[in-house]
Amino acid sequence: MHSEIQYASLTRRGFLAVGTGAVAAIALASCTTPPRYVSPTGAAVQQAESARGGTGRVTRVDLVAAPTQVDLAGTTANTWSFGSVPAPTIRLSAGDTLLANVRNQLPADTSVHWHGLALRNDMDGVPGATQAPIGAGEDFSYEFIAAHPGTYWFHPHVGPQLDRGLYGALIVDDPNEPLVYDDEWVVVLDDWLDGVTGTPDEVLEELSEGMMGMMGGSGGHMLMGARSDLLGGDAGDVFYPHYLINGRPPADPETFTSAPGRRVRIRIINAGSDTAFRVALGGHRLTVTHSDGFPVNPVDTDAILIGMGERYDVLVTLGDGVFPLAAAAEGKGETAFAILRTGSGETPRPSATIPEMSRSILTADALAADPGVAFPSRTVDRELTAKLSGSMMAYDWAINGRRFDPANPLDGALGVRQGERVRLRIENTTEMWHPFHLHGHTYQHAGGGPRKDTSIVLPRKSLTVEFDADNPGLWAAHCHNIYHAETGMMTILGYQTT
Ligand SMILES: [Cu+2]
Repeated sequence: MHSEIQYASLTRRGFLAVGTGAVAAIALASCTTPPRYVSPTGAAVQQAESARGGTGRVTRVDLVAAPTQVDLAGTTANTWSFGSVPAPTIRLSAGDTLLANVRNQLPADTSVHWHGLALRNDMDGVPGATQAPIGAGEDFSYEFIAAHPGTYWFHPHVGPQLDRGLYGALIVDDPNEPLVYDDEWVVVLDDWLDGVTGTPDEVLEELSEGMMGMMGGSGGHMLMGARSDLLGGDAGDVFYPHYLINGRPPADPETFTSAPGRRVRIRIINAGSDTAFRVALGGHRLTVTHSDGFPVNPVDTDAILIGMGERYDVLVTLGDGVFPLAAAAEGKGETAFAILRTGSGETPRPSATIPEMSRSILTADALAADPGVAFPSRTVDRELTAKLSGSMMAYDWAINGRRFDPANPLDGALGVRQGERVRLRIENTTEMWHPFHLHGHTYQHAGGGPRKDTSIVLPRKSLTVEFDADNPGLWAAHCHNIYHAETGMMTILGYQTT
C-alpha cells in the first residue's frame, strides 16, 4: 500500500488512483529529495480517526445542492443552495459521527468543507487536496467523528461557490456543557449578490483582471473606497446589494422572540465572502464566551468585529422591549438587521442608530483561551511563515510568493511532522486585511490568546499562532476572502513522511 504521495497532481483521475494506492510517487529530476506527504486516505489519517474514539452514535443528513430561488424582500434571486439559505442547521453531540450524503444537482463540480472542525483529512472537502470534486449529478458521502464541541459551519470549497447560498451552521453540542442559558440562537451573516447584480463567477472574472481591467470598463462589481480603521484601511473589494442575517434582508428581518430576563446564547457566524461585520444588539452588552467554537475567558463588550469564516458565541441577558440585532458591513456603509422582541414597543428601523456599534468593539486580540483549552507550553519544534502578498491593482494574491496552483497543490506546501509543536507566523505584507484560515486545526494566538481557526491579519501586521500537529493530512491554509483565495492566496499545510 502506498500511504504517501509526492507532488501527485490531484485531478479527479489522479486522486482516485492515489486513493486506491495505484500511483507510484513521481520522481522529480532534482538533486534534493522533495518532501513526501501523508495521503488523505492513508493509514496515518485512519489512525487519527480511530484515536478519536467517538460515541458510535450517527447523525444522518441529506444535503442536496441544487439551483434554486431566494426571496429577498420581494426581489427574487436565482442561486444555488442546499434547499434554503442558510441550509437547515446540522446538530450533533461531540464524539458523534456525522454522515452527510451530498447529492450534487448543480451544473458544476462541488464539495462540502466542514469549516473549523479537526476532522479526518479525507472528509475535509477540498478538491485537489483531500478528494476528487463531486461532479454534476454525482453523490458523495462525508462520514467523520466530530470530536470537539463548538460553533462551526459548512460550505463548498470549489471556485467562488461560497458566495452563493451553499452554506449552513454546524453545531456540535457539548455533552457536559458548562454554560447555563435558556435559549440559543444561530445568527448567520452574509453578503449577497448572487442572482441580483451577477454571479460570483462573474465577480471573480472581473476582479481577476485587477484594477486595470476595471479601467477597461467591465461588470462594476469592484468596490472602491470601502474604508475601516478597525480593519486598517481598505475594508473590501466587492459591491454587494444585500447584507443578510439568516438569509433575510433588513426589509424582511428575522425576528427572535423571547422574554425579559432570559439568558440567551447567540452563535454568530460570518458566512460572507468579502465583508467583515460589526455586530451589536441594541440596548444590551454581549459577553463573549467562545471564539471559533472554543471557550475563552469571558469578556463583556458592546460590539464584535467578525471577519469572514470567524465565529463568536455570546451570552446576553435580555431586556424588555423590541431591539435591533444589527451587523454593520464594516466600512461598506450598509447593515444586516434582525429584530429581538421580548415585550411591547415600536419595531426599530434598520436605519436607526445603535449606540453600541460605536462603543467598545471586541476583536480577537482582546481574548484569552479558557485554561481548559489553552495549549500547555512546550518547546516549539518547527517555525513556519506564511507571507501574504498581492494587491488590488494586479489582483495577484499569494502566499510565500506563490499563487496557489490547483494543478500542483503541494507546490510550496508548508511542511510539518506529526507530533510537532508548530509556530506559524502569518505576515501580511499587503495594504489590505485578510482573514487567514487553517483547516483541520484550532491554533492558539501566541501569548495566551484565544484558540481559533480563522484570524484577521491587518495590513502590514503579523500574527503568530501555535498548534500541535496532531491531525495528519493535507490541509488548506488560505485567506477566507473567497476572491483572494481563488486568485492565489492559498497554500497547503502538509504532514511530511520523509
Ligand atoms: Cu485576503
